[in-house]
Amino acid sequence: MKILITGGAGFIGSHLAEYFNENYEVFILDNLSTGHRSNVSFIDETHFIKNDITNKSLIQELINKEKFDIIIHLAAVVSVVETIDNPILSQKVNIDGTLNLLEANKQYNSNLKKFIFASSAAVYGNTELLPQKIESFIDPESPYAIEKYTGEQYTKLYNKLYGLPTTALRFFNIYGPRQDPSSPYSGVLSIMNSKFYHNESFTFFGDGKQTRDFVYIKDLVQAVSIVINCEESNGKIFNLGTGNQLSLLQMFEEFEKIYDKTIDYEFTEPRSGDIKYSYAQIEGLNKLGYNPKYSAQEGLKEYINYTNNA
Ligand code: NAD
Ligand code: UD2
Repeated sequence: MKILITGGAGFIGSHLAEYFNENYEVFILDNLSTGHRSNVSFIDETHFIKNDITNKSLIQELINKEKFDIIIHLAAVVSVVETIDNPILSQKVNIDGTLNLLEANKQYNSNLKKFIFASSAAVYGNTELLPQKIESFIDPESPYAIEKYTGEQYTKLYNKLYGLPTTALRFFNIYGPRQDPSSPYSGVLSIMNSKFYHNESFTFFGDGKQTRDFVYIKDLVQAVSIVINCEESNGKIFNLGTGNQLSLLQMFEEFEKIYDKTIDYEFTEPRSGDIKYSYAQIEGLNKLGYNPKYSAQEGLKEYINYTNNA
């Protein structure tokens, strides 16, 4: 069975590649704009295509040649700030790139058994209705959120119009090894971890009481592996969270316990447009057999252990 992971050299993609490499022939398509070849050194050169999802003819040729059984589409402009600064470029990647893949599969790949699209909790915007449900009001607050919403809707539509076996997953706040902490807009737990590791000061934007549904990467891998084998999920959209919310202050305390030390911290103004509370209703994936296994303590322990031994 052949599986293509677009964006496979990034944080999430590299974990999926590692997992599926056991039983599948894994191919990665990645332009290495934010990902790293070293994240997937176990993939040989014949299975690593350094290219761009906006390259329509390359995508057509690749899909026509390999006729993948499974496609996990993660490649995207992932930085919200970058999409605000350059919506024309990000739309080209996040919407046109997604359409390139869907169209090529429609035309050349009757062998396709599953196409997964990585959407985001960002589509909900700053809702006060919690937990966020699939049928909740959609209120995108950035080009990124609009592009993710468009991508998932196209993914769904290609099932309805052409019978493509597609599923979109709205990822909540994913964390784990290989998440890059280098930008101020990187995932907050990767930043916190880096600050603890280097004994530097952490800045809470706001009072630290904001909550998120933090998902350990291995629970995401579990969810994807269930969806891949589930025809019932075709044409549907699911939240991928844990169903629980934890505040930044609570997470900071967990870091203190695991590192057995503390670091300096300060509070500054909340980020403009920041979401206060967020957590997912995960009934949909639960019904398919998904059951998140990692509590914050367990996930952080494994993550920190990895960082300290890397
Ligand atoms: P990442 O930056 O580590 O991975 C993205 C990968 O896509 C990188 O390897 C990058 O080089 C590649 N890429 C970017 N543009 C490309 C292009 N035009 N052509 C080919 N490759 C390209 O980010 P991640 O956190 O692993 O995110 C993976 C996916 O999950 C993204 O679609 C992101 O929007 C989505 N997502 C992530 C989170 C999270 O918490 N990390 C939350 C919601 C959604
Ligand atoms: C997530 C996504 C973003 C977009 C958004 C939509 C990540 C990394 N970001 O943003 O792409 O989908 O959801 O809702 O997945 N914070 C601090 N100190 C820091 C860094 C962050 O206090 O040094 C706060 C930040 O202000 C926010 C919280 O931590 O309140 C989480 O920040 P984040 O950037 O990890 O994730 P989020 O949910 O804002």
